[in-house]
Amino acid sequence: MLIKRPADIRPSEITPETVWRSRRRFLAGTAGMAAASMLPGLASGDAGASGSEEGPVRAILRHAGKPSHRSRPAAWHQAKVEGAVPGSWYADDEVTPYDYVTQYNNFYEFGTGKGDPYSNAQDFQTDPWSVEVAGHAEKTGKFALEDLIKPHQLEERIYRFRCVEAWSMVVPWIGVPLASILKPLGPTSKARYVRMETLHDPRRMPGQRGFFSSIDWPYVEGLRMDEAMHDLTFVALGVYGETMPPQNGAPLRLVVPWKYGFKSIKSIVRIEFVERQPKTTWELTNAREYGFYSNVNPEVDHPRWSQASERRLPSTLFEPNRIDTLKFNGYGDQVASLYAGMDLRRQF
Ligand SMILES: Nc1nc2c(c(=O)[nH]1)N[C@H]1C(S)=C(S)[C@@H](COP(=O)(O)O)O[C@H]1N2
Ligand SMILES: [Mo]
Repeated sequence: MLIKRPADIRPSEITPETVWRSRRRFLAGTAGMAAASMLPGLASGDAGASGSEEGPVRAILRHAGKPSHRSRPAAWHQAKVEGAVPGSWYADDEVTPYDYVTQYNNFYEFGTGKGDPYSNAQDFQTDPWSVEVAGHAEKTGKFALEDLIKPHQLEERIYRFRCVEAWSMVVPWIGVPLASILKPLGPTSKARYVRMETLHDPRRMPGQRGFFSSIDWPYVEGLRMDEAMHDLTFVALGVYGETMPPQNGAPLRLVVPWKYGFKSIKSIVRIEFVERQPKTTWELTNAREYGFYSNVNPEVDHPRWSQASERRLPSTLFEPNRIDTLKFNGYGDQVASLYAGMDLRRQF
């Protein structure tokens, strides 16, 4: 693995010099490193840890080695990602190495082990891809992904990413605010929530076959309209300067940095504007443990583990890199007002 990164300018540090920081760690095989822990009865475990990189960044953070997967994206998709520019949101943390981002995944459609999506999604074809738009909007119907994305300049954003299983990463995504895609569709006043679905195709997604049936496919997620339209809410089509690897949710996936990772639905094929709060996959699977809002909150524990801290990948037995979890994953200044007056213990 080799990551090239141009020099960053740090605005307000003790040393006003250009800082180049890159902590590199190598991954000694992520497959089998951890079992899924969102489902009861399965052990949790992983690697975890990080560092930090800051500043207005002058160029996109690019992975410069072999891609993590075999399947190739559409040419237009490749060109769009290559034309991305540095964006407006940069987490003040060291970016997690590419091999962790692309080999330590949750994507149950490709298996429940952390290394399964990397192994099983290698050849997942995402071209052509269309997204069905339905519900309370002026423009509905089936759209080629290219037509939804074409009008927009893609940008890079480096976000903290916190899984409900208490590990976290810092990921350089490339994409577009969800609002930029939703607004032109003309949601009406009846559109109070957005509901999204992942592809359901057991022939292409081995995790949907057989009897791993705790989950009722397709994977469904949703946001309240004001959450969906918030500037931080992002649709990612790439990561580390390259098109989105299948295991990370190619060709497009949601990223909601102040919520637990499971809200960030992958490989989206359907967007529906709805009036009532949609039922989401993890709520349907276990409503006692997973709620609709799922805002990162160190004060509200998961019934089976604490949420007060997290293991920032890469983390090892000897260097667990455990850090305090921040309310709203550190994005409280931006999003806390969305939840004014709500009891976040009850509406978790
Ligand atoms: N369709 C789908 N989307 C999904 C999941 C999944 O299993 N299926 N897992 C979620 C969970 S629990 C997490 S933590 C993130 C993981 O994203 P990453 O693998 O890119 O880090 O994807 C989320 N989106
Ligand atoms: Mo997660």
